[in-house]
Parts: sequence; structure tokens; C-alpha cells
Amino acid sequence: MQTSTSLALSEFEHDVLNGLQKNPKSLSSKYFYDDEGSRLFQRIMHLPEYYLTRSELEIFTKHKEAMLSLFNSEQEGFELIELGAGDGLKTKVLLSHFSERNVPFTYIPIDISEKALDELTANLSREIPDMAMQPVNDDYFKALNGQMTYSQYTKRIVFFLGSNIGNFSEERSLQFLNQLKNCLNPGDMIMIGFDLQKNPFTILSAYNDTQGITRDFNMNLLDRINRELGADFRTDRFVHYPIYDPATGEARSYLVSLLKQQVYLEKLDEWVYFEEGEALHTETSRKYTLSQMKQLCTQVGLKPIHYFTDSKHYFADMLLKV
Ligand code: AVI
Repeated sequence: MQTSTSLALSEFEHDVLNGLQKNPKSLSSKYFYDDEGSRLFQRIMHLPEYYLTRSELEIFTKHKEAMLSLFNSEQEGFELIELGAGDGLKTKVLLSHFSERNVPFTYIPIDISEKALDELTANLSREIPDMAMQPVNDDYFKALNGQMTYSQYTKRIVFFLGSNIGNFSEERSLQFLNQLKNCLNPGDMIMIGFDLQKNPFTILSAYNDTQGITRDFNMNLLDRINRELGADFRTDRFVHYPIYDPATGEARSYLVSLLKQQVYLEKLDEWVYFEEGEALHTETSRKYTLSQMKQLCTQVGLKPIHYFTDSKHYFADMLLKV
């Protein structure tokens, strides 16, 4: 007889069940971003403690002219592909600048959240009406394999901003960069945003804001499992617990069970058990030194051509050539 769990599970169902049944427990941070999670992340980006977005915005504002001359050195125009575009706040600074300069380019934002992408495209169509834009609503790994086709421009510049790379393990980062490189041609470029190692208290506060928005963002993972898998997680029985380890450069977020408890996942007909004090790992946000950044990229054969930083040296965007 087939039990409910032996029926084909979706990737989400499979990963949630696996992650909650292993020891130590962990869930992938990619599952933060349902519509509610994407909305909470937009709020995080405006928090006073979350310096990452402001630092990268400063970099783009300060270096837009230098970036343009590196992107369009042969005046041939380009496709600007942004992976995980979100609200495009930082990129908008560049897009407006390029448009004002009548630079020939097409903007291709790729995002898994349809809502975030709709809002972004509506906003950009209003603010930069003459810009050519081709949004793609997909997981960017899938989009990378299937959707990256040539437009009228042969040169492609891929943006992977906001320290998104920091949410990957080292192995996954190398795999991702390799995969990206294989989709591109010699001469194409990649710009990657890295959060830099700094005062550990500055980093820790970014993941432990006083308004509790990051806590809600982390807890939303449990709410999402409740919504989608009919689970009965009680978020008041868990605590949001972020740490930063300067020895490894890893900020890690956990949800720690405040008591011995069991949770039922109705859709999967499975029980999950937590001990008092047991941790569920939900996210790693890796911070880099400049030499670690370069080493990561050169390991896959990408050539660093320039890096840009903000005035506090909190963040760096590295431009690489394929
Ligand atoms: C999307 N990512 C780069 C964010 C980060 O800083 O790791 C996600 C985030 N998690 C908590 N706050 C923000």
C-alpha cells in the first residue's frame, strides 16, 4: 500500500521533510522567498542595521560612470541580466544613468517571485519609460539553463548583487560560477556583490534588528510550512537566533525550539520532533575578505578586472570577465 509520503513529493515538500528529519535540522534559505518572505525582505533592505543595501547603492551611485565605461568599452551595447532582481533599487541608479546617456542596452531582470517582478517592471516602466526590458519570471538556475538567449546585443553582463552569493556554501558558489560561466561567451562580464568581513557586531546587528523584521522573516519559513503543508508550527515556541563567527566569516541564523515539542505536517502525514533547545539552521550569509573574493572567482577561471567599494569598505562589487 502506498503511504502519503511515498507519493511523488514536490521539491519543497521533499526538502522540508528531509531537512526537519535530519540531525542537525536545517532548511534551505531559498525557501524564505514566498510572497510574504519577499515582502519582509524588502523591509529588511530599508532597516538601519541592514547596511548591505545602502553600501551597494552608494557603490552604484558613486561609480556609475566608471562602470559604464567598463561595460560599454567598445560602444557595442549590451544585455544587462540581473539574477534575483528583487525591487531593483540599486540597479535603477545604473539603468537611469545608462538611459540618460542613450546607451544601447536591454535590461533582463530574472526573479522567482512573480509579484516582486511585476512591481519592479511596473515601477521601471513608469520611471524609465524608454528603456528596453525583458523580465523573466523563473528560478534563476532554470533561467540560466534555458532562457538566456541572444537579443540584438551579443555582449552580456550578468549581475548577481546584494551578497546573494553569500547564501551559498563554498561548493555551491563554485558550482554556480561555473554554471554561469558556461552560459556566457568570452568577453561577457559578471558583476558580483560581496559583503566584506568587518566589525563582528556590525554584522550581527544586521541579522538581529531591533524592530524584529529579520525575526519575522526567519519565522515566516515556519508559517510558510504551515500554509503550504498544513503543519501546526507555533512560532511562539521558537526563538530567532542569529550568530556571527569571525573565524569563518559566516553569519548563521537558527530557529531554536523553546521546549520539547512535536509538529504535525498534515499534507505529508508526518510528525517532526524537537528537543528543548534544539536548533533548526535556516540560513548562512558568508562574509568575504578581498583576497577570498578573488580566489573564489579565479578558481573557476573568471578574470577579476575591477572591484568597487563604498566609503566604509563594508561591501564590494567585483567585475569579472569570462
Ligand atoms: C538575500 N541575502 C543576501 C540576505 C543576506 O543578507 O544573507 C538575506 C537576509 N537574511 C536575513 N537578512 C537578510
